[in-house]
Amino acid sequence: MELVETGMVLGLGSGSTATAFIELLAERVAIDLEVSGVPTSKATEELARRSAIQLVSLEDAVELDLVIDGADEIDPSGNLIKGGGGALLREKVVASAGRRFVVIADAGKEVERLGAFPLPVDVNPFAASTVRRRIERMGVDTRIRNVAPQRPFVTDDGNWVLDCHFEEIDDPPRLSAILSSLPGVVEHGLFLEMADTILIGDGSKVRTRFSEFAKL
Ligand code: A5P
Repeated sequence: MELVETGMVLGLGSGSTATAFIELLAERVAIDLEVSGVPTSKATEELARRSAIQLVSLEDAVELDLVIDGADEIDPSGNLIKGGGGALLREKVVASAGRRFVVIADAGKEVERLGAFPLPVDVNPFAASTVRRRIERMGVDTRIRNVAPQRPFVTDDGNWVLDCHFEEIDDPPRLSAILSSLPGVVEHGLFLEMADTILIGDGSKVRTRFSEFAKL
């Protein structure tokens, strides 16, 4: 919250940590803070509406002052896996539109190497089986994320999510390039060289990490 100033246009993340932030933001907005935000999911949009936080679209807000979002894994250089909640497409677009991308997470998200958390891949449903076979050919177990047996989880944009169990990702930039090149892959959850600042909640303390890729 200390990074937020009146007049800012924010990117509002998704997930439980981002929700905690948005709830704090709402408390300040109810007093005197004037900000607007671009939500990264329908759930966050709902929450912001209920909290009387003014919403803007990406069309209206070309550049965002500050994007705040959670993460599923954070490596020592500040690369991330995101998308555990399935909102990775909008999260990546919003993060890329931010002048500053701040990640908020608890210490359990810090890892030496990305990949133990299954990497979410957002796929067009028509292409899901083909993409799945292509990724499995790399020797990786994949699952279509379901809400019930045989009922795929559908993203806010009508896509499906493949959870890919890489276990250890040796070369994240290479994997990112391969996944992005597969026809039918809309986006994947590797957020490389995107985070500027990472705030780690460690017990009752907050630790600030500056990523190797900080733009500021
Ligand atoms: C949503 O799609 C995700 O990218 C979340 O930002 C991420 O999963 C972190 O969520 P939690 O804060 O709930 O752990």
